[in-house]
Amino acid sequence: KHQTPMVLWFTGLSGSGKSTIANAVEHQLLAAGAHSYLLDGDNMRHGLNQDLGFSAADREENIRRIGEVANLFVDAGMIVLTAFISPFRADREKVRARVGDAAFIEVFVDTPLAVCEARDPKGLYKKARAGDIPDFTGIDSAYEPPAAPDIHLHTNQADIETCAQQVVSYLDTHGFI
Ligand code: GGZ
Repeated sequence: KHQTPMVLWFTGLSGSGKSTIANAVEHQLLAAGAHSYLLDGDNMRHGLNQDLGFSAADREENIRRIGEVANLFVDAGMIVLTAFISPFRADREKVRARVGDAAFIEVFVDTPLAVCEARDPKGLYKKARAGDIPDFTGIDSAYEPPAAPDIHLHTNQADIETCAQQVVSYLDTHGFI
């Protein structure tokens, strides 16, 4: 089955559902005969980027390296999914310029801070509110939402499979798969 190499760049707050939705997209793509690879904190922050923390400078470098790796995968013909907060608009736009506009699809996982904080699956918001995690996104570090995302997922109004379906439909409609 034909597939056009590109990057599906998920962005959103901690606990917004980026990784969960990206995983569901991977499964739906596989079922449709398209192969993809997911870059996330597990394979990037624990490996190539293990020297980086969460200062603004380190986040910028984190996203730059992830962009370079994503670009290599695109060169190799892959559909790449990335699931990082990637809070700064300028850093995301640099990746878009690096990969090429036509191959960079920005997916905004739009979950309000209050919802992410209520979920708090790892207890990180609670710790951040208590002052135990400095520079936590949404608390004392900025999140700059995409001004014009290619795909806008309203996770409050749709479940995970429906959000994943919205992404796969976009790829189908635009001829990527
Ligand atoms: C935000 C943090 C922080 C701080 C640790 N701020 O819910 P999680 O745990 O699994 O996802 C968060 C993850 C964010 O890493 P990213 O590489 O996606 O961030 S960025 O794109 O901004 O570079 C959270 C955990 O790491 N975490 N400290 N201070 N999230």
